[in-house]
Amino acid sequence: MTRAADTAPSPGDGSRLDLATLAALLASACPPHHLDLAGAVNLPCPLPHADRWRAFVAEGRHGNLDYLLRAPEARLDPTVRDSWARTLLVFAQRYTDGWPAGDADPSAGGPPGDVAQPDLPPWTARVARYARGLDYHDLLLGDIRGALASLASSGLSFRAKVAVDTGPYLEREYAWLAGLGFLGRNTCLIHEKLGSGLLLGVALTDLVVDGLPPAGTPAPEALYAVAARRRRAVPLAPVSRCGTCTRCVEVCPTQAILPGGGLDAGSCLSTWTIEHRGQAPDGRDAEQGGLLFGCDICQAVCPWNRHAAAQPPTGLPPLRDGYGVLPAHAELGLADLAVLDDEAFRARFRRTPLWRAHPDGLRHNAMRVLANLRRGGGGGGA
Ligand code: B12
Ligand code: SF4
Ligand code: SF4
Repeated sequence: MTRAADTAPSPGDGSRLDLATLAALLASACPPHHLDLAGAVNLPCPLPHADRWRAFVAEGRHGNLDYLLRAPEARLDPTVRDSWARTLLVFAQRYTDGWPAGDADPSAGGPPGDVAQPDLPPWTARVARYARGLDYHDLLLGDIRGALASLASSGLSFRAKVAVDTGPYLEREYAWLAGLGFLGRNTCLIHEKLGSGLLLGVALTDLVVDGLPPAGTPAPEALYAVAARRRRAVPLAPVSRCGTCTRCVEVCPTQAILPGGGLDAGSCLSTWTIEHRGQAPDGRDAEQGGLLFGCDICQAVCPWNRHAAAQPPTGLPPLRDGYGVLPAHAELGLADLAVLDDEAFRARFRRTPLWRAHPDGLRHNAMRVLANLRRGGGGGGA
């Protein structure tokens, strides 16, 4: 059984098990809870790309995302804060099966979806794919907790602390270490067959797992995967499989991606439209193009995502309920969003990712998109 998170066991109090047993347990716990990939990382674990994190902060590339500066030591080593932790379980859930070829119009800075999905309410096509339905934090946290309960009911005893964005964990780095995929130049975690339309979550546990790769060495495959990364097993997992491709760097409308991989978050449209509540830096309004909330351009152009959409692995289960477009979104047009009052915003968007923009943020974004459309940037179809 899982024990309450506020008990204070000594390190390594959780069950001890080998890799094959954990893989078998995850294989029965994940599918009922819509988890597509799962792996594990031994703690403490030196992070091979810790210097990228340090440079990100030192160069001010976190922009105004000050929450990223909290708990710096714990971010690089979770056992600083939670000395009982021995294994980090890492999970991924699909929210889209790749991006179809017509899904981005990078020359106009958006909008994703207008061409490929004429059936969507037009403003929804201007919303990043992860954000068109219900809030993924609620969905994925609930699913991870469900899977942990299932591990516990199989006889494992362990303490667990679960996070989806909400803790100081470099989730993509751990996902790579756990064998879930590689790190693209656009900084996304990419699975060779599923693409990067994956949301990540972690569970800090005191399980002791024998047979994991040495700390800091990436596993070549996940312990559970709805689809294998490649046809033949490889002994060592590559950190990146971008090769000579630089498409994401070239099409990013705000030049936010560094050529060697890495992001200037302060220049990313995702930051402006979500985190900054619709405030583009001075004089850069037009760069938002037709994007209303979030940005998928550096994923929509990625060959791994094109391939995932064109040739999904056979036998893939359907996407989890909740990631499709919310039917109620069709009741509004872009112009309605520009004047939506706070109460209506709260009633409509409370359990959705759009909540994070706040009412004024969504109104600003809608007004800017309308202005950009009038100026002729941002694609058609308001
Ligand atoms: C802050 C944040 C943002 C910021 C900054 C993003 C960034 N790239 O740093 C903003 C608001 C811009 C953002 C945007 C988006 N985000 Co965000 N975000 C986060 C958050 C909360 C923290 C990320 C962080 O710590 N960044 C700091 C940098 C230094 O860390 P990092 O990017 O993880 O990179 C580390 C390693 O992966 C490695 N590395 C990274 N890239 C590369 C490349 C190479 C070649 C190599 C060798 C190594 C390497 O070095 C770093 C140090 O360890 C995470 C959740 C979490 N706790 O991790 C979600 C998260 C990264 N976001 C996510 C998503 C879905 C998005 C968007 C797609 C949303 C959208 N459509 O608008 C965009 C994608 C933009 C992009 N290209 O990254 C997902 C990514 C899933 C995935 N498959 O990768 C996460 C994991 C949330 C989740 N729980 O699922 N996000
Ligand atoms: S999400 Fe958009 S703005 Fe941000 S790096 Fe990717 S393409 Fe650039
Ligand atoms: S678009 Fe190309 S460079 Fe960018 S992440 Fe995908 S494969 Fe890598």
